[in-house]
Amino acid sequence: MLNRFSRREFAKLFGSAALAPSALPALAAAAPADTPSTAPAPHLFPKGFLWGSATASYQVEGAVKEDGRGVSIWDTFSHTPGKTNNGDTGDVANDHYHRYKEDVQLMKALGLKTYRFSVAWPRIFPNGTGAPNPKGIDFYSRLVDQLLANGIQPYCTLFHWDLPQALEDKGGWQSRDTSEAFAAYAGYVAQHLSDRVKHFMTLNEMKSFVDIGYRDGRHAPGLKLSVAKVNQVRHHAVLAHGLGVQAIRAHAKPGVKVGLAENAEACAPVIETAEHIAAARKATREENAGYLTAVLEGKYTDAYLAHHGANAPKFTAADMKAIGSPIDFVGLNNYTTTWVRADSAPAGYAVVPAPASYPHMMSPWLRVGPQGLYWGPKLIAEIWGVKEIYITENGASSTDVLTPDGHVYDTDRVMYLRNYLTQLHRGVSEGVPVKGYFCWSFMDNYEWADGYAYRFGIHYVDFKTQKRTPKLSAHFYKEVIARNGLA
Ligand code: GBH
Repeated sequence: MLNRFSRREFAKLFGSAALAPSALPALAAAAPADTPSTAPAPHLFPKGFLWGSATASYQVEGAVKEDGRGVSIWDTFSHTPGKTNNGDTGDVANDHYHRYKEDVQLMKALGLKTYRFSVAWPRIFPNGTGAPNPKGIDFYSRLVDQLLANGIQPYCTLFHWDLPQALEDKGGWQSRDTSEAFAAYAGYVAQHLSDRVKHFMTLNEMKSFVDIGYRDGRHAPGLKLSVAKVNQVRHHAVLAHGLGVQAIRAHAKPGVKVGLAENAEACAPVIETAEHIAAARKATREENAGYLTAVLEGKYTDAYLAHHGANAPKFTAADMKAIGSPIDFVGLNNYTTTWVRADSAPAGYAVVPAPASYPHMMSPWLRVGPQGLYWGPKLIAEIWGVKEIYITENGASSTDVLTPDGHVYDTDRVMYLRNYLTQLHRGVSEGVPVKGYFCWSFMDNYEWADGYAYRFGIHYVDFKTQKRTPKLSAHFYKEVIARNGLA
């Protein structure tokens, strides 16, 4: 208006009160789009938001017999006939162990601010415990130097499922000795890397490796244990996390932050009404009772213990104290949403199963639910007062075809990422304390029992030549990083 009328004309039409200072902001806001504005664009993330990408040791490194690395349960499992799609193993994977310098250059080209990698325990302690292998830590030390020299902050996960086989032979996660061995290993890595690595995550997705590895038998070590035994394995996993936190604090340089990366159920209300939102809040606590809730409260919920009855885990008060050791941040791996509705059952909520027609990406489990990136971190921050959250994984599998002229037009993955980031932005702009986001994955890699056919990367990998090609999603993500938001 003020652009088209003189002040006098304007005052004549609308009265001089319309020109009072208090009326000006609203008028100014109505200025045409080409008028320069100092207000931040609505789609931007806070300054300093940490844009990252993630991988994991066994999925990308290869070099399984090099420099003194011991055998992991994934070597054993993937070499057991019939266990993985096409018999695929991580023997070579992305050959990242030899190509990490080139990979870091690709990260730099993308504009990554941070990179999340995991350390292979059997490189550091080939037998799980005992004498460390200096060549093991040396690889990660060189990787960290390379990242820092290129302006990329290292975020280090200590356990992303490649347990030393020697420990599995002694009971693996069924034995509490493994929790103690993990703490010793975590402390050692922290001691050697914390002069340069400022963020450590203890375990990646306890829920996945416990349930799929020890209950369903579809991941290493391929066991199908009884409910009581699985619950004990779960307890040893959260105990390892807690003891690991203490060991890292004891051995790391001051100022180092410790957390975990858990695929907590991101419970979202089926409709955003007060009753369904209240149900989603209850579900967040109970659906995560064996993992995140135990870690953040230092106890198992009454409903969890009652539900398992005689099968409940055996634990001591000291265990629970360790499990509840204060952490500095929570990492959330998020791919799907758990839809929750209010219910008259004592729990006060019900999880709504996915209809048969529910959209998913290439992986049947990957049901698309962008709202999880809003409600997940929001409810977790509200319930437990968490002040620092990272989305430590988010991404999708796609059928990914490389065109003869060298492009991968993964428009479905771009759509997926855009929708999830829109929901993340919604939360962050309301003050949900998410400080960074790691896209899974930086490049196609060994997708566990699904082998190499299931591609999650934003870089395409030709596993015969090891050539990496940025997909359309990498170009999209590069724009997001450069703008610090969605355009
Ligand atoms: C993450 O898990 C992992 O941290 C990462 O290593 C992995 O590459 C990535 O996601 C993509 O899968 O075979 O039907 O039992 C995400 C949670 C848990 C999803 C295990 C797949 C197996 C489904 N995952 N789940 S099934």
